[in-house]
Amino acid sequence: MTATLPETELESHFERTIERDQRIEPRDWAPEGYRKTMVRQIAQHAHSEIIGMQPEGNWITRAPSLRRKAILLAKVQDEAGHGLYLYSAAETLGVDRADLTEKLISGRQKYSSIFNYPTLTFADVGVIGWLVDGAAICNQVPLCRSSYGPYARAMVRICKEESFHQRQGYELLMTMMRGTGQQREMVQEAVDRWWWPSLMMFGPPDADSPNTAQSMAWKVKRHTNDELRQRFVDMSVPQAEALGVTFPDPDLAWNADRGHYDFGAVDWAEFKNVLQGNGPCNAQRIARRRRAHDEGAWVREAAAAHAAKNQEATA
Ligand code: BYC
Repeated sequence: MTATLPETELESHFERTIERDQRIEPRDWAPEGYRKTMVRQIAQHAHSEIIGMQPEGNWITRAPSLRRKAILLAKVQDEAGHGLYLYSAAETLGVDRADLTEKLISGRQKYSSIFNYPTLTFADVGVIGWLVDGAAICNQVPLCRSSYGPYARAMVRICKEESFHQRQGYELLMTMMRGTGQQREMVQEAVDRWWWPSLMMFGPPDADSPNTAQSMAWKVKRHTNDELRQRFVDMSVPQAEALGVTFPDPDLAWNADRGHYDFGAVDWAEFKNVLQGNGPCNAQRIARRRRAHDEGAWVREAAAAHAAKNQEATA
């Protein structure tokens, strides 16, 4: 609906669209807060995909076989693709990708806390696929029903690719678990390091989440942070049992009354510290992203010059 109608009518049209579970599209009127929320979430999500290439990219040159190298290359390229769909979705809201990148490398926009942890062994590649992509799927499948059309549609393809990523990670870990005692130890050690940061991916507890209530009302988010975290724990425990690893949480136990697994307290001080830029790899991740951006300047200039030349020739 165009912005020629009085604001009250536009607002009630927006609310009816949300109520009926229909989509908000780029040219529809939407409250300023809704647009801001969408830009914030989509930009952060895009940045996470792009920064998320670094921890796994670290192992491409050291993959233990040609097969593993080809799989890992394909996965990391998929993440780049996800970043691009998401920047395009953000641009439908009138923002500019170059500006978003500038905000990322100057620390004014966030990316997921999980990518500030190091990848110390090749088992980390498998554990990222299993747990990090697994958590991402848990969080993102409901986002396929998010109220903002371009975001929800981008999420459909992203989720399909993330499912492949999760399975490749699990298959890699299964292979390692069938290997030597040392390989099994590597897997367990990687699981120990990634379990708690994976639970932090879902965001702060609902009681401390400033954005959840409004995002749920606008159907941007379909479940709260705690609901999705619980779903992830419930899904992961049987997978860990099948794999033959344990999670580093003595409080993890089935609760028959709740029909869910109970789990211990997440260290929210660590989460806040990572968000403030003090995680083990924050500085390195941003420095690498900035360097890649600077080194790519000539490509952007060449592409722009080529486009201008083509336009001139057509004119
Ligand atoms: N890390 O009020 P809340 C991938 C921030 S990439 C950092 O609950 P909201 C992959 C939050 O932004 C997957 N920051 O916020 C790629 C907010 O700060 P601002 C990435 C976090 O938005 C490569 C503040 O804390 N997925 O799959 O309602 C390889 C308060 O939080 C985090 C997405 O981006 C965090 N973990 O809910 C492998 C999913 N958590 O903005 C895999 C899309 C919270 O007010 N995003 N914050 O300054 C979402 O679903 C939601 O934005 C969140 C947070 C659930 C993350």
